[in-house]
Amino acid sequence: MRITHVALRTLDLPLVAPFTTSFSTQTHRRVLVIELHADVDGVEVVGWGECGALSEPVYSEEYLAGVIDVTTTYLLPMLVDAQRRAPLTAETVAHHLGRIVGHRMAKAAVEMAVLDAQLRASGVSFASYLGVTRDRVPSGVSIGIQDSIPELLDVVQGYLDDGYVRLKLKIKPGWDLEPVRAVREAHPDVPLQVDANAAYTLVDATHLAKLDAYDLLLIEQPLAEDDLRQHAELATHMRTPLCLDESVVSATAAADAIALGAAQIINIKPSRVGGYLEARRIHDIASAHGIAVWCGGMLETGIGRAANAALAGMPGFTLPGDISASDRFYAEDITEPFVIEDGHLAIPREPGLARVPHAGRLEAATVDLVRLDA
Ligand code: OSB
Ligand code: MG
Repeated sequence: MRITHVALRTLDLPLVAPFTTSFSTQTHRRVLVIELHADVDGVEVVGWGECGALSEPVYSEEYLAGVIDVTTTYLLPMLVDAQRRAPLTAETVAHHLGRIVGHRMAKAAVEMAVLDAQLRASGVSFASYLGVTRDRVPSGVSIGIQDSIPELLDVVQGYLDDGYVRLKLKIKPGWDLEPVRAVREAHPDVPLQVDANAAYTLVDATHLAKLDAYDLLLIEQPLAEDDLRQHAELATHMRTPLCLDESVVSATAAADAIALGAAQIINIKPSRVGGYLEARRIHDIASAHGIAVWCGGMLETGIGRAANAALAGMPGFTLPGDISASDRFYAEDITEPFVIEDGHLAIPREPGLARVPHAGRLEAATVDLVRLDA
């Protein structure tokens, strides 16, 4: 394919309720959506990409304005240059962008748009491209830090009523043992896990080990992103399986974490690791080591949610992901919404990454627009 022009849209989407983690409270999702127009054998195709970066560099070092800058200044011009020598494919995007250090979420969004265009042009769904044979994935929900335990129990009951098959509670120092105990006492059998978003240090090992009493599926990223060795040490102090999110930025990082004993489970977020193709490699490495994986989320619109649902259909995804229905975050998604049915989301089978934004809703949500011609 040959890229002809690209629109980078910043959307502002109100959340149905504030989402609080150890690093921020969000009431709106500001998200970058890439609309990439390409020529494939004389036919114009459009590919859609969504960037996982938040508006501030608080989950990872990337942030929305930085993503737009690196994408317009470096990533897209590099692909335009590369396509002068040979037709562009999704599988070569990472190679062409390899000279740029880091900026994985930006690279992931660009690769995603190219992949979507490529699959659409050939009429292939992302699920078939990945060899996925399942037709649905179990749906888990990530529950933000609440103001009180009674409010938390109300929120939990609401999600259980919706049918979610697994709960993930965000924790931080001062909001950990009490909320976990309350939810476990109210729901003795519910599959339950926690996510600390790097809010602890190894000094907290004895405290964190008290979570072992609550029969958790896992504890996600208790320590800092670059504390692989300390995660391995913490794993020897707790029975609850250790899962990494922030630390696993690539297949190499996944291999290191597994070899060090720093991860018994891996949360795969395609945006964090530089794209769906690297995400698949991490799935493959983890499966070869007997390490379970599950698909994480970044409050995706229907564009990213569709792709995540397909990825999570791969056989190594043996734990429910943070792949909730669209209405868990958005009263109105920019695409046809994903709905939860019997605790599951259907894996889409339309060509490409499957969901395209509704033009009117996209326009209404756009707060910034940058156009680039190849
Ligand atoms: O750590 O998994 C995380 C959202 C933003 C940043 C980090 C995380 C999250 C979530 C949301 O937990 C999960 C979802 O999109 O459903
Ligand atoms: Mg996490």
